[in-house]
Amino acid sequence: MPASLCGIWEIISNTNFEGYMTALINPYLRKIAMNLKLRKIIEQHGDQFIIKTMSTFRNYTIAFKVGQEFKEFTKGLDNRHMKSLVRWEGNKLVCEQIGEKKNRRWIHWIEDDKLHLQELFCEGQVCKQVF
Ligand code: 1AG
Repeated sequence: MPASLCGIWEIISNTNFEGYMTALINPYLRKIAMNLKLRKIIEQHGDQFIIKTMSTFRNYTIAFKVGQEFKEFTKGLDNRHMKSLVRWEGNKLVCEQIGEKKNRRWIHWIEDDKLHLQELFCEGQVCKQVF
């Protein structure tokens, strides 16, 4: 277990969230999502993770084991199905999301006591969130 990401994290910056969402959802939902203050709640027991993304509008939870592929359905977000696999790359937790959208992934890591989340997207869109 290279790093502990456990905790309750409040968002402090959100760069190009709009661009990332443009690749995924319609303008109406984007407008709502843009105004949300996101909170991450991360529980980690060995390689077993539960990551909750919380807001006043919707919540989204994933549970997975590092190194073990799982079926992900982004219910209430863009409602797509994918096969996801999370691995450690050094101290970074990297998730590849194989599905309809090419090169979809996210990366979590801790830096200066902050939780970083970089969500990458093929259509040149990179969203960076810090909690
Ligand atoms: C996330 O995954 C996904 C959560 O962090 C980011 C939030 C939305 C961006 C994705 C698509 C936008 C779709 C719909 C907008 C509607 C509601 C927004 C509600 C946001 C709160 C859940 C990485 C994560 C690991 O699984 O940290």
